[in-house]
Amino acid sequence: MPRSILLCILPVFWPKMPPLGLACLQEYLISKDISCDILDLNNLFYNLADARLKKEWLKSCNIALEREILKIILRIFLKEFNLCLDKMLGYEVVGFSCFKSNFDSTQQVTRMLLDKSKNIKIVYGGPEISRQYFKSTAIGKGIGIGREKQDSEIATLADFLVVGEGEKPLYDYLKGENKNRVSRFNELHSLSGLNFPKYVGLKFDDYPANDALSLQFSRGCVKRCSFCSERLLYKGFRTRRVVSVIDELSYHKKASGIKNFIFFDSLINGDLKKLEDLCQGIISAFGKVNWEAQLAIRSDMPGGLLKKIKESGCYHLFVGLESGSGRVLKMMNKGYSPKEAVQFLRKLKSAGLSYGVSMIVGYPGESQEDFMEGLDFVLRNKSIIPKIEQINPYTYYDGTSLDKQGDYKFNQESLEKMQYFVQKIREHGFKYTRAFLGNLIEKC
Ligand code: B12
Ligand code: SF4
Repeated sequence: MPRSILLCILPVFWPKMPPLGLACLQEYLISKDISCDILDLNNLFYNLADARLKKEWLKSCNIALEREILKIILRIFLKEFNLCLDKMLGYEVVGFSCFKSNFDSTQQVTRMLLDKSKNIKIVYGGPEISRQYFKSTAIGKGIGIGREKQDSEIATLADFLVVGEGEKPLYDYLKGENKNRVSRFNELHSLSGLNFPKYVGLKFDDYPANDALSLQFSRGCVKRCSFCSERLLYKGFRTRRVVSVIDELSYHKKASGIKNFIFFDSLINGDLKKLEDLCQGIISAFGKVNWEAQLAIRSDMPGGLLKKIKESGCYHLFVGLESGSGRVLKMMNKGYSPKEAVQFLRKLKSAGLSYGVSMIVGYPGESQEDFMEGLDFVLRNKSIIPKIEQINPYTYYDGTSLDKQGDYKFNQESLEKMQYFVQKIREHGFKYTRAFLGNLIEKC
């Protein structure tokens, strides 16, 4: 078994909190008596950057920066970068957390490592590896066996590629039990045996949001919205044990003075009974804690549970409404009608919860009438839509069954619809999150 593994995340990535995915993997390996360190190069170089670069760093989908970031680092922070490279070379296995936004830089750094060492083993995991897998299988090839240049290049760079959840395949690989070069969705059957991440070797004070902690109650999703790539990341929906989440809150409140807890689940209400237990657990242990999460619209969600969510300290919920047109909601496979959405939002309001909704315009098959109906829905229901959290034109994701040609890049009309929608919500005095208007539009 290799003696040492270093898990890394390269820029550009969201730098405000320590990397949850790597902390989960680290904890799992430690529980199996494998020592594992984390090197967060994203946070390290973000902290070194000047105000102008920091501002660019925080823009979503900043393709221009994603392409240039390594050159910038090598130009301005060569000494610090070389120290990082030396550190990586001191390990037998280096694992990289791959996102679309850091995939270029990850591959470039891998080449540098392989130039310097013939023995080092490279492992790639993270959502971008899943995306690459779906992208290549969609055209009849799988990662690592495809003949397409990019796929085969990924396979030559990495000794082992993990599609989906990382804990089990990484452990199996380190034990020498994974004979295939690519692991596909080799998930833990249950999350109940997992220890909570302790972020060994990382300092919360190095992160801008140092009073907040990200955590997960569940993995996967119970819904199947047709546009969504997030549901493809995991095969099964599973929750952690409530007692473990309570221990996690308790530990980080004490150890690092964390005040706010942000659930990074795809949806916090995948299992209503477990969510009720979680809220009750928080109430019993602490009275309340500050927490926020993403919530799906479900007509079977009792008002009593929403009140309990509020009582346990939830300060904000991000609700994926996506459209107010019945026809579009059906095409999206959202599983509720506009009428049910209204009933749900009313219940949220009467429970005294703070929340905002996200919207997609220009969905494939959306007619002008559907679009106007959706907009009218939002304007009519202003009293139960306290905030528009996010508006984006439809964006295609690899692995979904939808047509790539529907993407905003091919449809000027959906960009115009978005502008019109934004103009209307401004005119009608809606609150909105400026940074999330059109944040999926790639900035070149
Ligand atoms: C919370 C969240 C955010 C937050 C915080 C970001 C953050 N720090 O993670 C905010 C709101 C800021 C955000 C922003 C964006 N996000 Co976001 N976000 C998420 C979300 C919901 C949770 C991320 C998370 O921590 N998950 C929990 C951890 C445990 O999972 P994980 O990191 O994936 O790690 C596991 C595996 O991937 C694997 N793994 C990971 N690394 C490695 C490494 C090795 C070596 C191995 C073996 C395995 C492995 O093992 C881990 C444990 O099982 C995910 C979707 C999801 N459900 O995961 C999207 C997701 C990460 N976001 C995504 C996107 C596209 C964005 C934005 C571009 C979109 C936007 N709205 O503007 C921006 C980009 C910001 C930036 N500059 O980086 C995509 C990324 C797709 C891709 N191919 O890169 C995802 C996957 C959603 C999707 N569409 O599928 N996001
Ligand atoms: S509820 Fe959210 S994560 Fe689940 S499939 Fe729908 S959009 Fe995706």
